Amino acid sequence: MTQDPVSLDYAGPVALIGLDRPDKRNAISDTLLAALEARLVEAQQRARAIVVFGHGPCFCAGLDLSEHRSRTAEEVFHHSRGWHRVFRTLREGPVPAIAAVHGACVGGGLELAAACHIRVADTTAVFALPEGTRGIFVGGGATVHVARLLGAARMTDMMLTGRTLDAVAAERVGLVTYVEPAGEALVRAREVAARVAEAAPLTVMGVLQALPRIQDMAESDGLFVESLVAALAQTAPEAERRLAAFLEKRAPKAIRPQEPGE
Ligand code: 1HE
Repeated sequence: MTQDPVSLDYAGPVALIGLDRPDKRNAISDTLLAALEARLVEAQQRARAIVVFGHGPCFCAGLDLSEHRSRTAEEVFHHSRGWHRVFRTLREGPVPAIAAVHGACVGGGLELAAACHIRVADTTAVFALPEGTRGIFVGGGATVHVARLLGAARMTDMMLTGRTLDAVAAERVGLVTYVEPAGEALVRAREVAARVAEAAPLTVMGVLQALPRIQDMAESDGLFVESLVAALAQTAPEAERRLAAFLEKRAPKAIRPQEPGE
């Protein structure tokens, strides 16, 4: 029996989804993509936060180029649409996802990380878009979602020249929001996920569903939707419970003494 290319484990309310094809650097084959979709759907029914990570020496080497080589143009189109569907399941699903990136995070691997809601990198992480070098194009949502994170100018540079970003540069441009010592990305991502899992459900819904859409709206529409989501969040018993807990000094302050902002 061949090994499942995507592992799924749980740590309390946190699902741990691991790309598990280390001998091929977790390159995303059709089989791996299907397994990722299945594990995601399963995890989204049970978990309150998801961590996506890579087993072995890196996060993900992107599209499996050995499978891609013989695809026709029509097949590439439908293949790309399939990636969009799976990454939309992740991005627009109900459960926040945190990418834990170590080593290479390349092409489709970067698209996968970009489909997550928070990205944690360790100092071994290297981000690249080598499509120009390979003579192909991105197809997993990068032109929209990676460009939003990096800026189109930087993405153009990376795609046309093969320029890479290390973890510190990735944090500077806003691609990742945590940089950890080598070997610590998954540890930190699990801590972040445990915190995310405690967030109030309607706040999570607003952040995952409204915030990205508001980025596409005109200012007045965006502010209108923001007010509607604020009103909706107020209807949850959770809001009453959490506000009371703070006012009655039973909840932690927003800035805890042991935790500086950075
Ligand atoms: C692969 C792939 C792959 C590794 N498809 N087999 N992605 C790329 O252009 C990245 C291509 N990969 C690399 O540049 C390097 O492999 C890495 C920098 C990621 C890692 O290097 P290293 O030295 O740790 O590993 P390696 O020896 O290069 O690779 C180990 C094995 O994995 C080797 O196979 P083997 O049979 O010779 O052992 C590699 O051939 C295999 N391998 N990466 C297939 N990507 C929806 S559109 C998305 C578009 C893209 O993603 S384009 C970017 C594609």
